[in-house]
Order: sequence, then C-alpha cells, then structure tokens
Amino acid sequence: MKLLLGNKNYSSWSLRPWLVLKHFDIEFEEEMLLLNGENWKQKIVDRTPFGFVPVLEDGELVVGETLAIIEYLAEKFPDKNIWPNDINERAMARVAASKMHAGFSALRNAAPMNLRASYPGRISQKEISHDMEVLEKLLCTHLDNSKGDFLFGNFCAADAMFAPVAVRIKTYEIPVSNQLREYFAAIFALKAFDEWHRDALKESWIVEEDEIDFVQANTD
Ligand SMILES: N[C@@H](CCC(=O)N[C@@H](CS)C(=O)NCC(=O)O)C(=O)O
Repeated sequence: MKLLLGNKNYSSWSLRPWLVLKHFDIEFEEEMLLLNGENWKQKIVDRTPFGFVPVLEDGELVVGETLAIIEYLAEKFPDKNIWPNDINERAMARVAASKMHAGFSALRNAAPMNLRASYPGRISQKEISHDMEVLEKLLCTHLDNSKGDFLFGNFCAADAMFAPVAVRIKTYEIPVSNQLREYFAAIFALKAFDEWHRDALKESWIVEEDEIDFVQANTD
C-alpha cells in the first residue's frame, strides 16, 4: 500500500490518513507529490484521480478523498478499531469526522496549516468565531463523555480528522478552552504525530498560497 501525500508542513488533508496508518501500525509506503515547484499541479493531476492529495494506492485500487481512504482502511483492518467499537460512538465519531471534512471552512481558509510557523494574533477572531463556537461545542461534548484523552476514549479516526485543527490553533495561538487545549496536547503527544512533525520541520519548501501574508493579502 502506498499513500501519495503533500508536503508535511502544509498538507492538512494528508496528515489525517497518514496518522491513521502510522498510529494503527499499518505497513505502507509514502510518496510525496509536492504542492510547490515547477509544474506541481500537473504532476499531481497526472498521478491522482481528482488532482488532489492524499491518495491511497493498494494494488490496482486507487482511493482518493481523505474520508474514503480512512473508511477503506477501517474495512481492510477491522481488528485495528480505527473507528470506535461501540455503534453509537462510531456514529458520533463519523458525524464529527464528516463535520470536519465538510465544514469549518472559515477557520481552514483563514488559518492554513503551517507546522513550522508561529503567528500569534494574526487571525481575526471575528472571522472564525462561528467555527470556533461549533468546534468547542462539538469536541467538548464528546470529551465530556470520553473515558480517555481522545474524543471517544482511545485515539480513533475522528481524532485524526481534527489533528490539523490542533496545529492551526497552535500556530496562530487561537484562544480555546482548557479542555480543548488538553485534547490538542494529547494529539501532539502521539508518537505518530511527533514523527510527522519532525519530518515537516526538515522540509524547506515554501507553499506561498499557504503562508499567512499571502492568504491575508488575497482575501477580501
Ligand atoms: N476533499 C479532499 C481535499 C484534498 C485537498 O484539498 N488536498 C490539497 C492538499 S492538503 C491538495 O491536493 N491541493 C492541491 C490543489 O489545491 O490544487 C480530501 O478530502 O482529500
């Protein structure tokens, strides 16, 4: 199995299935398709079904779209408990993951994932206040009922979906409740996250479109 992924410093969507693969100890290779450099877009278009990373290749099978990749892994490795065991928790974990996949666009647009950067105070709270309210409510409801450090006890696919949010909150020092801060600390403490982080810090490529100066100069 091979995961095609983007630059680790910036590619929030790639981080999600990569964390699932690593954390659950699934053997895989990885190949980076750069989100910068000459002809980068064409190179990704040539290798992927929709012109986006991540993509999982398993023999002849090519799976695009983050959530579909995670679902495929959960079906292929049922003993790994990539989703929670309990049917109700599994449903709620999928709701949270779907909310992340389809929503939080104000936060995602205003605060691109950029692991190496530190830009406290650069994000307008007003712009992201609705997303932050929804985020606090959604995650804290699950954390209140959780028997562990993660949304549904042990780390699961839903937590992987929120890992890039944890990075964004840290990079831009966006204020959050203590409960969320502790939750994000649990994500940062994962061995798999640490490995991704260390890889990201070794990269020197700049993706200008994901740098805050560019983002803020190009938004109304
Ligand atoms: N809906 C896709 C989104 C993937 C996505 O936006 N990936 C970014 C990298 S994080 C990408 O490939 N960007 C290339 C581009 O914007 O042309 C998924 O869930 O995997």
